Amino acid sequence: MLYQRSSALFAEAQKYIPGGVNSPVRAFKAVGGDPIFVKRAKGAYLYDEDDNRLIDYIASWGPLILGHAHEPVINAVIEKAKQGTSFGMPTEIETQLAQLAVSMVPNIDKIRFVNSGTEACMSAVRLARGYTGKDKIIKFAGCYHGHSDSFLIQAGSGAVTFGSPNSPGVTQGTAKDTLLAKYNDLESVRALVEANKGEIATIIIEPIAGNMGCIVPSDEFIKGLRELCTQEGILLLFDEVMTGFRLGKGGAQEALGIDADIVCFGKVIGGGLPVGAFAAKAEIMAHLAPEGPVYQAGTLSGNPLAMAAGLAMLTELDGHPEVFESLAKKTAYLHEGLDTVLKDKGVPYQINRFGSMISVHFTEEPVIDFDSSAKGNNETFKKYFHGMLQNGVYLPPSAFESYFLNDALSYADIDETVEALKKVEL
Ligand code: HOZ
Repeated sequence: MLYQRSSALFAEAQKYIPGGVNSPVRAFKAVGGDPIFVKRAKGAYLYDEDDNRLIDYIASWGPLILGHAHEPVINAVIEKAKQGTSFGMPTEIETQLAQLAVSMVPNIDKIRFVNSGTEACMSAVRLARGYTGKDKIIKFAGCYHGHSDSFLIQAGSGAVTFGSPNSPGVTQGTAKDTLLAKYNDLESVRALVEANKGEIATIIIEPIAGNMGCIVPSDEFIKGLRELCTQEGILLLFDEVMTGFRLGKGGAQEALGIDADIVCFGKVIGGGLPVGAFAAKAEIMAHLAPEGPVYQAGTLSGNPLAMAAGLAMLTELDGHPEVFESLAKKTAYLHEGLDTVLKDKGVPYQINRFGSMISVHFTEEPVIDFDSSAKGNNETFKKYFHGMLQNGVYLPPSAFESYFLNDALSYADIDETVEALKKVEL
């Protein structure tokens, strides 16, 4: 496949946009080569500027769970746009989406809409601090909660892909309030809680991690975390930006059977438009302005186009919960196919999977946390990524990202993907 026009567009973009992209992982720095510029997409396929058709395994990093340009979502946005695009005043559709989201997710009474997952997590931590009156937070190495200052401490995703898990620009003052624990290691959390008794507002976690590849928490770890938080008066904050409305109507809370105290959303809840949200029981949400003193605001928060896309998307999922099962089955089928081919390639590998999230790691040992994920062989990953791309399959361009399957993918597409892998030399 040729990517000449993409390369020319990338050269032009670099003149005016830092690194030629508006979000670092897109630049292909971890895998080398020039990024693909997309012209359009439909269902499970991306069509790039060179008119190549690619089977898409990122679905805009998660939001497009039903595939690209899904008609009910697109039509809702078109109809809404005809009535005006932004008012900075309340609209009925905000309440409609809030009501639906609250009805689908366990353990939440109220929800506040923002514009991105970053904003959701940043605001949720402020709320946790305001509610508890405590300053410190615990996060896990390799978890990524967006790019606000408190979270760029041993962050995953693009931050680690580009070697700045602790970004310049984050002050010591901010960093000192973020304590770092090890994913799947309850003792590391207990030690921090013990050493900072009574000072921790919240423990924030990706309940299924997706920013150091896909990593599943052990039962003992996630249950232990819930118990510890309850015992110590710490709010358990689930960052469900990736998992919310993807692993089931109730996201990871439902899939794992664990209640969080605050939940953050992004991606699917916006149906492909910029929406983030955070939610909790009414008692906690009452601390948020204008009901309470914790300030949080935004001109485009609850934007009607974004709400229309989100409402159309959640209405589809609410009415067709079988989609989650279908996606999990397709992901298991992909797992089996990749496994069968990789066995014969003579390289060590691990495949992690939960629901419709999956990742391949080129390493001997099980990938259960950031350290084991970072041991993956990036040279092999590069060959894998580019080999698949040459054969018409678009995977995340970094070993630290999860794939997100969309339900427009057919079994034939997955078979084609597995056939593509057979042609790749690792
Ligand atoms: N933060 C996203 C991956 N976890 C990447 C977003 C993008 O580059 O579009």
